[in-house]
Amino acid sequence: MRITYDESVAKAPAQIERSYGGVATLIQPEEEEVEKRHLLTSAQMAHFVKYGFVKIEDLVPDELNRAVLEDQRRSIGTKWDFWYLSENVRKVFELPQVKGILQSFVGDAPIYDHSFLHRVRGHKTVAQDWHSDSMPDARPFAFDVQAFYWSHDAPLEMGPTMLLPGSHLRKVNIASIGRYKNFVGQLQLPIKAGTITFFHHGLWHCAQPNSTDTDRFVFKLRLRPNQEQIRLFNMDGYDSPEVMQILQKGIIPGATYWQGDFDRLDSVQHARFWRYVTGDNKVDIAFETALTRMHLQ
Ligand SMILES: O=C(O)CCC(=O)C(=O)O
Ligand SMILES: [Fe+2]
Repeated sequence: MRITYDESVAKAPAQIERSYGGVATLIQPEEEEVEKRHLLTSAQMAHFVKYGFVKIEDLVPDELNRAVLEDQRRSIGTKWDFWYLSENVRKVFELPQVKGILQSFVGDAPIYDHSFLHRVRGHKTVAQDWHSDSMPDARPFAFDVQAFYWSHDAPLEMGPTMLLPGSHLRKVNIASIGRYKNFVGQLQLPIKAGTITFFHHGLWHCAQPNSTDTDRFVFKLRLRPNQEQIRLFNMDGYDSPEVMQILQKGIIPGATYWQGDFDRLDSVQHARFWRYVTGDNKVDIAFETALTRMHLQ
């Protein structure tokens, strides 16, 4: 898996590095085949399809977390440039276990879309407005992935990202939902250093206030696919009862059923999305197997 750069969207690190006079040393990574054990499992992909995110802990070793945090505290470059100027943050996305997951979403030649270093200062009492990061998106089921990497622990009082599980296929435009303060079913998960939470680009979310003395950072990398996103993950057991249970009944303990009766319509969307990522046009996880009843392929 190697990230590629579309010159009309964003320059590659090597070019940026030249224009900055060689601030960071660019490692030209070897392209290695991702091992199957590093791919996302069917259960993890099912979680992503149902909820629009999957949180994976212990991906990044402590030493690298500390090195990135040091770069973040020194705030090298601007927030848009952090990717280019922190060799350490690029190393995170070169780890085989991270590349395997990214490849499971967007294939082995994803295109860099943008990245951003978010900082919520200690004692900041204001939350970010609810929003989705999508651009005008004409694709029915193809998706970009947004990797939110945490270099330090972020307990709830430090304001880790709030999200609305299952909102990802309800396309809204940027901050058009910003007038709302709280949603039934919203979820804020405490974070351990070394975690990456992978978001579907349509997921509704917002940063939260930080009541501690310490600044809180999260680094976001957005990649778009360069191919159809079919059968890219470890498909073992994708039609097993355990995976069907995640897709149809859910897995987040105590999750609120915020969709009400619209849940049935969402189940149809999830069913189509599951067909897209599995490439199986017969599998039907919709409420009362709606796709099959409608003879939809
Ligand atoms: O800082 C956060 O928790 C969220 C940042 C955010 O909205 C984004 O990177 O898209
Ligand atoms: Fe965002």
